[in-house]
This record gives sequence, C-alpha cells and structure tokens, in this order.
Amino acid sequence: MAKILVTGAAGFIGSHTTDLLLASGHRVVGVDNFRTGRRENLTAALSTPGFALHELDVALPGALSALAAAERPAAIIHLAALVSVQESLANPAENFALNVQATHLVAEAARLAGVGRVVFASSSAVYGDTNVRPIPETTETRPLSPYGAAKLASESLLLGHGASFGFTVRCHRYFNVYGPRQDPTSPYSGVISIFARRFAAGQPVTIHGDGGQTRDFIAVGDVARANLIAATRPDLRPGVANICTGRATSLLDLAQACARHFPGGPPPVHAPARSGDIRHSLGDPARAAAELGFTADTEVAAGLAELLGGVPAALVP
Ligand code: UD2
Repeated sequence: MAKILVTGAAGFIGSHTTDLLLASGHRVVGVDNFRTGRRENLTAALSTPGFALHELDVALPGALSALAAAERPAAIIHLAALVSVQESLANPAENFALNVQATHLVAEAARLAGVGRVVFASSSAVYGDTNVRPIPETTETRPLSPYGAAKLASESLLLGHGASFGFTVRCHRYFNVYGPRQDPTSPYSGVISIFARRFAAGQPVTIHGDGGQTRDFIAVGDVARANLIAATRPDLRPGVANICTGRATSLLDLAQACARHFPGGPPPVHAPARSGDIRHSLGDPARAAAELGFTADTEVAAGLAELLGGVPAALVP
C-alpha cells in the first residue's frame, strides 16, 4: 500500500479521491487551503487511520516542497485549483497564480522529494469549442478561457518536468463531473448540482436554450477511480487522457431524468441560451481505456439516483 499526497483534498473531486484511496488501504496526506474546499467533505476521512490533513497553500513557494520532503509520498494527485471558468475570466491573475504557478511548485516538489508519479486534474476546457465528436486527445487544443489555457500550460509544465527529472505524469482531462458534495451555489456551478438542489427544493429548473445541447457527464466516483489507477498502477507511461464516459446526455433528457425522481414538481422554465455556450461536448474514452485500463461505468441514471437520494428512478411511481 502506498502513501499518496492529494492537493485539494477537501474539494469535490479531492474528497472523493481521498475516500477511495483510504478505502483501498492507501495512506493519504491531504492538503487544502480551504479557499473553496470544505472540512465537512473530509468528515469520514478524518476519522480514518492513515489520513493526515495539512492546511497549506500550494501556491506558497516552498510550502509543498517541504511537506513532500518530510512525507516522501509515492505519488502526488494535484487537484487544488481555481475551479471556476467564470472566476478565471474575472480574475486572470489569480487564475495564473493558482492554476499555473502552483502547478510549477507541484512539479518542483515532486522533483525535490523524489516523488515517482504526479496525477494532474486537467479539463476538457483545453479543447475549447470543436465540431469533433467524440473528441480524442489528438484534437487540436484551443482553450477559450484563462482557465482552459492554464490547464493546458500546466499539462506541459508537468510533463516537461517529469521527462527531465524522472517521474511519471498522468494528465486527466475531466469532462463534466457531477456527484455528491459538488457546490451548487453559483449559476455557473455544474448543471447537475444546480438541478439536484432545485428539484429537491420543489423549485423549477432553468433550461438555457432549447435543451438540445449535450454533455459527457461523468460521476465523481468514476473520476476518483481514474485518479486511484493513475496514482498506483505500476508501469504507467506518462501522458494525457480524457476522463469521460463517451456517452452524450442532452439537457432535456437530464431534466426529465431528474423529474422522475420528483414527480409532481414544477416544469422547467426556458431561458435564452448562454452566450458562448458550447453546443456539444463528448469525450472519446478509448485512450484512458488503453493506457490506464479505465472505463467509466456509472450511467447517468444511476449517478443521479445516488445524488438525488438513492432511489432508482425506475422505482419511483
Ligand atoms: C462549464 C465549464 C467547465 C466546468 C463546468 C461545470 C466552460 C467552457 N466550461 O462547462 O469547465 O466548470 O461548467 O461543470 O465554461 N445549464 C442550464 N441550466 C442551468 C445551468 C446550466 O440549462 O441552470 C446549461 C448550460 O447552458 C450548458 C449546460 O447546461 O449548456 C452545462 O452547463 P455547465 O455549466 O454544467 O457545464 P459546461 O459544459 O457549460
């Protein structure tokens, strides 16, 4: 069993990754500055032997290097980030500090502490808007936001450092991740987190545009499993892979699937399409299957059932 350092451990994806690592018998050194992470997300982890939490800012030069040198983890899973595309547009300097400079500090921490593996949370935002469906990793990258650009730059920083100094880097381009603990409070939060909260409160959801736009929604449990594999599976080669399902779900289908869990709720409200909204986003999962042996196996219906209270929609009268 390995010791894994997880940055952003108190965040949405970080806390699920931490829980899965611990459940699989690994030790976890969790790092978070609680900028957007929440201590409640780690309630289970904090009562698990093998978990240690460090309140630390990855963007502070030297801080992570010192911790990694003391702990000597086998791998770092770097999930700490400024997570909002909208925030990156409002504050590009903060995006650069947290999503580019901090990645360099993670790469340096890995080099200085002799860490063998780094797993990085990249994003489908590196592709921008493309007509390619499904999107393989060979698709030209054209980020449309400081966030997407920072994720792409970070991939290169880590891969270059790994190739130069002898550690393996795996970059995960996550598509639309959803599940328990996702923050629903901003209009630009993940649509499933917003829908879940509004349906549960008996409030109508808003569908922007005609609802025919599609996304590749992947359950956070599957994402955590991809992180576990990338951090622990022996003999992986460095590289970049989509972490996606390869299945498209439209907004209308999503709203209907939620409605089956809350019969009698108000119908959706239609509103104009968001400016800059991407019509279709669908990942090609073939490379992750070939290189990591990873396949997402949670169907959206099952993932929604878990999120919306554990009742399979088919059983709701
Ligand atoms: C955005 C981000 C992505 C990530 C994601 C959150 C870009 C390019 N990408 O992607 O990086 O942060 O959000 O999971 O900005 N919608 C509604 N009603 C709502 C909310 C959303 O109809 O109440 C629509 C929205 O217009 C879009 C789709 O649902 O067509 C998905 O929206 P999203 O914000 O969950 O995700 P996405 O792919 O636009």
